[in-house]
Amino acid sequence: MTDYGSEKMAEEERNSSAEKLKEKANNHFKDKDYENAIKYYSEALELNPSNAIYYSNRSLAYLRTECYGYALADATRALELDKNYIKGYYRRATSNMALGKFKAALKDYETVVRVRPNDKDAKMKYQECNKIVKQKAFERAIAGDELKRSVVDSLDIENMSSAMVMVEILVQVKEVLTKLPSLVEITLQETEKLTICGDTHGQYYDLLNIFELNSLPSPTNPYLFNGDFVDRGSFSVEVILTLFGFKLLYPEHFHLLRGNHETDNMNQMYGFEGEVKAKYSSQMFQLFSEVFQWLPLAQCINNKVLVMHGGLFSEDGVTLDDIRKIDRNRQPPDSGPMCDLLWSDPQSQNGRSVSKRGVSCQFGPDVTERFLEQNKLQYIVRSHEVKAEGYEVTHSGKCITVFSAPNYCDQMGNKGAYIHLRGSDLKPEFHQFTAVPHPNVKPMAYANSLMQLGMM
Ligand SMILES: [Mn+2]
Repeated sequence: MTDYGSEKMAEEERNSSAEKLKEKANNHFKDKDYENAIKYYSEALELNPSNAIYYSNRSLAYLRTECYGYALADATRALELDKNYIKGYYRRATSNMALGKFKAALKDYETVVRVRPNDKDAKMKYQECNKIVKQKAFERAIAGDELKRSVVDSLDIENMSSAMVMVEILVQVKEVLTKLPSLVEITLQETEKLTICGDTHGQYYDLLNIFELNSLPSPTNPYLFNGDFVDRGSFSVEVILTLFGFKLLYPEHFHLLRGNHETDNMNQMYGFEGEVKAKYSSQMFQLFSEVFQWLPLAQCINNKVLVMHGGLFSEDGVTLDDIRKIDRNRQPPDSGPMCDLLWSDPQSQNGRSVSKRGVSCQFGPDVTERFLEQNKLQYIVRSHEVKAEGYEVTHSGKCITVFSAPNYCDQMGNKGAYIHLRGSDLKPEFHQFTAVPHPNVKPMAYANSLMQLGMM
């Protein structure tokens, strides 16, 4: 046999092995086991790196695991390999939508509509995306005229007949939050115990279950909820009202930190804006948005444990004082310490990498070590990532993740967890729990229709 012939056979063999791996990955995907799906698509791509479908399928798996940066890169690669691959345009558009890059998404929907002028679904997505782009442009135009107009200041409270309690709570919570620094510092006495919870994401019945298992908040049973209270779960209004109610009851013993989902871009895509509009009004959503901007960004316990939603920074040298000085009353910027606190994730290898999410960065154990040393801290607690056991201890015990939305989005099968911290030793003690049933309103029911389709 000629060299050419045997090379060709080897290639055919590789391609057929790759196809088998793809089938395996597809089956994991169907079972919602996205991690293994990604693993086998990646192996398939190692054998056959010129297959647009593999990239496109892996892109969808990344979308499901909220790795929008990777999803975008894979969709882009699929299109480089085959610019007529329609699914690739959809995937890239969805990734861009998730990242709040609506104009880029619109371009891809435009392409699909041009190639398939009779495709009704494509047309609908194009129109929906176009609507958002126009709405954003309109909002920017208004913002130019009336810089940071306060909804609280412009409410005609006496003439509002419904939703008064909600408004009252929000106005009062804003007052409480504005008095807090961007870095809240508390002291736990020897005998005191604090409960730290991670993401709750609109899973109201699971939140009630936490209070059932761990008792209601009180001055002797303090809590810290570490952001991402809203979006995805369809009971976000109930979650945030409950948390804000406790904040008013026990302002010194019930703590709330901002997550990347307490922001306008996320709320528009992932359901909270839609839910508030459906249950109240668009003005009520603006009021929420105004209050969210005052949520503190980090909390330090006994000068030893630092808690934030996302994680550490894109650059070394950030001090607690730098966090104190952050002017947080805004939508988070695309980079810098405020963005990092809300968005970054830890990684197992040293150094920093590009974020799988497409925002902020990933930081390694050496980064954590240096930060803790410089700021004389013992460890950090963060949330932001779903974990099978509800929590994860990494970076030699110096970076702890806690996530409190069990069976996230009704489909991840994960446990939830919360942490007990005692003033006496500050050792984290983990408690796990499983999901409880909820009324039949599915997660993402109020989300932007393009995201619902993106979730599929
Ligand atoms: Mn988050």
